[in-house]
Amino acid sequence: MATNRTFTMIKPEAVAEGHNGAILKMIEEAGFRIVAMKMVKLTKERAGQFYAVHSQRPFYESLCNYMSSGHIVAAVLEKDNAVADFRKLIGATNPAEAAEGTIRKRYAKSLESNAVHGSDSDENAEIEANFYFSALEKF
Ligand code: 3AN
Repeated sequence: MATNRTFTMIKPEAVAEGHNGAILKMIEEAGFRIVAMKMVKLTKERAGQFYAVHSQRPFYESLCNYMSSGHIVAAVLEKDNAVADFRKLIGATNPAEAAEGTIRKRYAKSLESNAVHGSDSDENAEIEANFYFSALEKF
């Protein structure tokens, strides 16, 4: 069953380049409501925990360095069919393959520095939101 929540991060290069406002505007104009939001800087260890599922991939070390290189904005978003609709809004993981009008097409630099994260399932959306926010912060 489709959930009504997903989780996102605006990644370090997009934050550093001052795209928070533009990206959040695209998110809100696409019909998502921001339920919780915070700006934080991850340690490398904490980034590693978030991306533990990728720990055996060749890009893991680089991804952890990148994700701890600057501030990120973490947010919980609400909308009908949130996970699938948000994946559509952000576009393909590789910005070279991202469709026109998507966040990654507009703001991603590369496969690794791809501007935003979006949960890939209802289950992961819940796990990822809980990584950053307590139950009280999400309501
Ligand atoms: P998505 O973020 O689209 O769900 P995942 O979960 O496959 O993509 O990958 C998580 C993150 O790891 C990506 N957002 C990207 O920053 C990085 N990444 C994925 N694949 C590669 C790759 N082949 N080379 C470098 N970085 C990658």
